Amino acid sequence: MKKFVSALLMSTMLVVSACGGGGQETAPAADSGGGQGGQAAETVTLKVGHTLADTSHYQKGLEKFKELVSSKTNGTVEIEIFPNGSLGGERDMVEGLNVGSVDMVLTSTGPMSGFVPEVTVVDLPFLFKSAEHAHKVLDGEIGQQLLEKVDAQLGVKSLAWWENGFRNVTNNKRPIEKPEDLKGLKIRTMENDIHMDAFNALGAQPTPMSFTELFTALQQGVIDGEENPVPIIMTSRFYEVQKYLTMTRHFYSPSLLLVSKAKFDSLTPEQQKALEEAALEAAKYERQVVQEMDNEYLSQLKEKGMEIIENPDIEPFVQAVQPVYEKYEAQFGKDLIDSIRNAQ
Ligand code: EAX
Repeated sequence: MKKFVSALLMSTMLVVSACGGGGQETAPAADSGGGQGGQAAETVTLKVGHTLADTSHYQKGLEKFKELVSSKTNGTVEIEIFPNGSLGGERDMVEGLNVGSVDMVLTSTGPMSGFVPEVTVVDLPFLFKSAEHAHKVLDGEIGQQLLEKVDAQLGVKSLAWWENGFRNVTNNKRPIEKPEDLKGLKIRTMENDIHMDAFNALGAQPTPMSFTELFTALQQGVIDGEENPVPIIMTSRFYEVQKYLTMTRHFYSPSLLLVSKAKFDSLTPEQQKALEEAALEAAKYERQVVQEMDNEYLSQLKEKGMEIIENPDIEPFVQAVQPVYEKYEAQFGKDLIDSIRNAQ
């Protein structure tokens, strides 16, 4: 009988020790920063989409963001980047944030007309005199208030203002030296009411379309031209399908790094703070990349065969778009527009 009891006792002890001991704490994983020690935090992967090439300023900025998020969260949050519109156009991806098909998107304010019209005040033609002027406004109280409007109306979490850059006109028909040269040209614009009104005022035929359709439309001659910053004309290879470039710098195009609210709320407070810090730090880096590309790529576009008017007389273009200001002062308020203009 004794043998039976000791065998039973032994087998019981063997079973208990195989289950990690009787109720003792499992060794706390190295605190991954996201958890409170004890329970090892699982790794969360956030997918971020953008429309540009994997050599673009958006991509480089997001690679920096990825690196910063991983280090700030001790690897408990990882960022996966999807370039080339592989998750859809900007409008689709913004819509995807609320239906759970997209975790994050880096988008210009272009498609915001349809979601948060107030934020498109930044899209007014010739509003910003320089990138520094734009950064001063966007990184200040006005920029913060606009981000809060995006969060409230879109139900997302906007992390920071990034940069697309000053937009310039390209086309295949003729050099654009004055507004009259734009007359009748089919110019692709973003799906943005202000952009369309501005190109109407300049005498062109604005044709709104997603960036994902643009290269093919240019290649097939469905449209005559488009407008984008130099880094995009280079990295999206528009020089292959566009002959003329005029450095009008008619819109300063800011970008928004947005994350799904549900995803953001599912993170720990520490992980949320890490994402916000990383977005702001990466924004500084990404803006620097835009500046470097703007300087570096113009000569390369010439070598690729583009005919470039580098210093057009901008005044006639500014005058031609004044009706756009009359219309939108009523919508945004003259005070806000003047505050932005005077914040140089
Ligand atoms: O945000 O659609 C455009 O022309 C934008 O410049 C592009 O999607 C990057």
